[in-house]
Amino acid sequence: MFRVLFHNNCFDGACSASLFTRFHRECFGTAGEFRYTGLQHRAGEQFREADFDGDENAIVDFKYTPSPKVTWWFDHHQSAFLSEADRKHFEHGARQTKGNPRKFFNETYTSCTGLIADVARERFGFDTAPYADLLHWADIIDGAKFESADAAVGLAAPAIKLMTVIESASDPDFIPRLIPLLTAQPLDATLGENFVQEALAPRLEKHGRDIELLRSRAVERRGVITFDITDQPTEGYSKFIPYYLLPQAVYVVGLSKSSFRIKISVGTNPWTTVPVEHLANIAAICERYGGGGHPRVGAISVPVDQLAEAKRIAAEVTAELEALGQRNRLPTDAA
Ligand SMILES: [Mn+2]
Repeated sequence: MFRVLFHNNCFDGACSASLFTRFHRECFGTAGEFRYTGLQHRAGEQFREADFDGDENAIVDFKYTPSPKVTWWFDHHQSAFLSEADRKHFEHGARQTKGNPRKFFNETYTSCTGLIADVARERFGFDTAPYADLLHWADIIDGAKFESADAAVGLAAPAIKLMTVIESASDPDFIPRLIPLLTAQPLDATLGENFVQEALAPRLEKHGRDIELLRSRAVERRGVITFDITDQPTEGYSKFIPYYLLPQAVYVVGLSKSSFRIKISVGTNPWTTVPVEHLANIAAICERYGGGGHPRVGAISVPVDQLAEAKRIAAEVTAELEALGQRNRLPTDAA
C-alpha cells in the first residue's frame, strides 16, 4: 500500500495527490493500492510517525519531514521547512540522491500540482497533456488569480465549485474519495457525481445567504466598503463578496464576530485599477492597532466583549482609507 499525505481542505492539495498517483502508477507501477490522508497545519508537531503506514509514503503540498519512512515529497510553500535542521536534512538528502531525487521543493511555483507535473514530465517522461485543465485551475485557485470578482463569487466554473466543497469538507472520507476522480475524468464530470452534489448543495445555499446578508449591510463611501455583521454568526464567508457587490471600491473594512473575538477585516480589492504603488499598506495600518497581515490584506482582533472599541477602531481605519479618495475605473466608466 502506498500512503499519500496531502494538504487537507485545499484544491491544490487534492489535485497534487491525484496527479502524483497517476504519475507513480504510470511511471513506476510498483504500488498495488493508494490510500490518502489529509494533513492540517497545527501548533507543535505537524506529523505523527504512525501516519506513515504505507510500504511507501509521499507528502504533497505540505511541510517537509526528515522521517525516513517518507520516500517522496513535493512542496512549493515558503514555509516548507519547520526548522533550519529540516532544511539541512533536505539539502543533504538532495546531494546524496543527485541524479535520482525523490524530494522536490520549488517556491517559485504557483501550485504544487504544477511542480509535480513539470518534474514528472521532465525527469520521468510522464505525459501531462491530459491534465492541462486541472493544472490551469490549480494555478488559478492556489494563486488566487481569479479573473474577476464575478468569477470568484459567481462560482460558475466547475473547478471553483469543487474548490468550495473541498475547502469546507469535514467528512474525512470525502476528499480521499474525490482524489482519484480528479485525474480520471473532466472536472465537470467529477462535479456531477452524486456524493459531490450532496456536499455542494448546502454550501451553495450558505453562500447565497452570505451574499444576501452582505448585500443588506455593505455600503461604499469614497472607495471604502464598510459592513458590520457582528450580530450574525457567519463563519467562513467568501472575502470576495464585498468587491462583487460594490466593484468600484478599492478597500473593505468589515466587522464580524466569532465565539472568541471580534474581527476587523481590512482588505484591498484584488481587481483594483489603482496602481500598486498608490495603494495603502494594510499590514502597517493593522499593526498600529495590534493586528497584522500582508500589504494588501490584514486583520485586527478585539476581545469579544468590546464591540464599542472594535467599532471605534473600524471607524478610524475607514476614515484613513476614505481620505485617500481612491476608486476603481469600471468598464462602464469608459462609455
Ligand atoms: Mn499548494
